[in-house]
Amino acid sequence: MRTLSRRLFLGTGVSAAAAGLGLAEFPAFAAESALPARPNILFIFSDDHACAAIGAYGSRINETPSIDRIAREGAVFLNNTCCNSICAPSRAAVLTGKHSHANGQRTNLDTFDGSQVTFPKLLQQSGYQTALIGKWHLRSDPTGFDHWDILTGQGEYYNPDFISPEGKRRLYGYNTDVVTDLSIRWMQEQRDPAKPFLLMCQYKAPHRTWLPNIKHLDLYEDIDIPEPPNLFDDYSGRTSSLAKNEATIERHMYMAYDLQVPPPEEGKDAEYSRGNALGRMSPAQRRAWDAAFGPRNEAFKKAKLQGKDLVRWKYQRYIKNYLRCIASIDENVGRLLDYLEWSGQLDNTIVIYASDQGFYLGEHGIYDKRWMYEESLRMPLVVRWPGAIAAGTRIEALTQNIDFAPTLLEAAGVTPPAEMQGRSLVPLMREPAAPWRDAIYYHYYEVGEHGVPKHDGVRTARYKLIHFYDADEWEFFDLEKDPHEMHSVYSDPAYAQQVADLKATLQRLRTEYKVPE
Ligand code: SGN
Ligand code: CA
Repeated sequence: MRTLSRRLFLGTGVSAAAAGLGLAEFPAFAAESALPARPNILFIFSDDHACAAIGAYGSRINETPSIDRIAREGAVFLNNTCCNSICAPSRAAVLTGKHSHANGQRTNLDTFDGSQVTFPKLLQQSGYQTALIGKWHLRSDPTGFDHWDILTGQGEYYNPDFISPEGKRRLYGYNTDVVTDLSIRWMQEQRDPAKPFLLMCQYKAPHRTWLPNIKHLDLYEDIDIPEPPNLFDDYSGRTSSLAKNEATIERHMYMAYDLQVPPPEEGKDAEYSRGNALGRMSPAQRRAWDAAFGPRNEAFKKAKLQGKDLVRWKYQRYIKNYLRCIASIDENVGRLLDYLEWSGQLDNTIVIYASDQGFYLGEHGIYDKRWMYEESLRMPLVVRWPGAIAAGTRIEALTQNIDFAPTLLEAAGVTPPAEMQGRSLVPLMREPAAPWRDAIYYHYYEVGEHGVPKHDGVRTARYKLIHFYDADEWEFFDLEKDPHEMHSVYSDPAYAQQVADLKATLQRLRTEYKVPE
């Protein structure tokens, strides 16, 4: 492997990257260290993959050997978070290194301003060959990529449509396989060997509505997946907000659309199912699908389940399909690693696996994301980078998606611009105990689907403060004593000091990040 001796910034809470300064400008703090020179970067990004469904994060419900390999041979970021738990805003934060108010992408309904500075653009300008394949979801055309080939909108699981500068086309196959095929083909046939590459390979899965690949339809069928302890959360002990959510497994999943039990019921189910993704299947795909679900659905109808038994059944149908979608992801992460290994590039490529936000797998009785509670705030991040990250590194620091851009720039030897609000993770990769931020800032802005009010807040290693500001309601959690966030202690006098401290932290971060009042 080629190596380049670089001045690496160690031993201080503010990285050179965060300060927006060249590494060499901190000689007093710099340690001579070697980082692999201009590595390739393979950024694998899925949609809605919860940490609870990844082996490296201690999953109780599935196995992900390929994602775990990245973690085992590299680092797992145990407390990585997103700054706004929804697709397009998270993707914009990754690209720009900025919070939503600063990059303009507050909701899925905004159109990404592609004229702004992004890390792919800076890598491209610095001599990287850049490509983006798969889910994009930012409405405007991608900028900063030599090659892009993106799914339309949310993307379809079967026989998906892609748009590239050459136009639109439909490709036969299962989405996760097709996106991987295109990615491997690009690495194999379209590379400029004189340049290092950045490839962003971005899956639709495991996003709603959870349609697994045919070959995985029997996976988990004969077992019960463990339920989360708070599947039947009654929402007491918190403000009125969570109780008003419209993402419950009990009341907000549609039998046909979400759970694959036709025919669609009158109302939303029928309306949603009209554009049903099953209609895109080939005859053979559809036959295999019906052969798997037909008998299961007959048995379900005969059982005439009610009440909690029905919720339990819906949870099993939902989680199994979700995990089957992840089985395809893991298998394809394995193919990507295998390709890199086979072509002799594995050890000069940074391989990242992450997802745009977390997701509820029945915790609090819900699915979807958006809330600042742990399951959707947390975002998986594992990174393999031999020569820079020791195998088996575990990082507890409070990291965030705004940190990705400065990290990848520093890794490529490019100084991150001062306007980026995130910090390079490179110091943590080298030394997990390196001084780091004490709190992260979060802000969710979208109003609409799934009944989640706007809120912002802060999380420290132990505590979390959430402000549902339109109703001026607050929640405060002691995550050490109440890891499932079942009981807000905002009004408990025993926590008065901690609440006041976090309110001050919230104000400090709002000022630091220049959040408009
Ligand atoms: C779709 C989903 C929602 C989901 C949003 C946002 N409905 O609208 O359940 O919350 O996307 O997801 S669906 O019927 O179209 O599946 S995001 O990941 O793109 O932000
Ligand atoms: Ca998402």
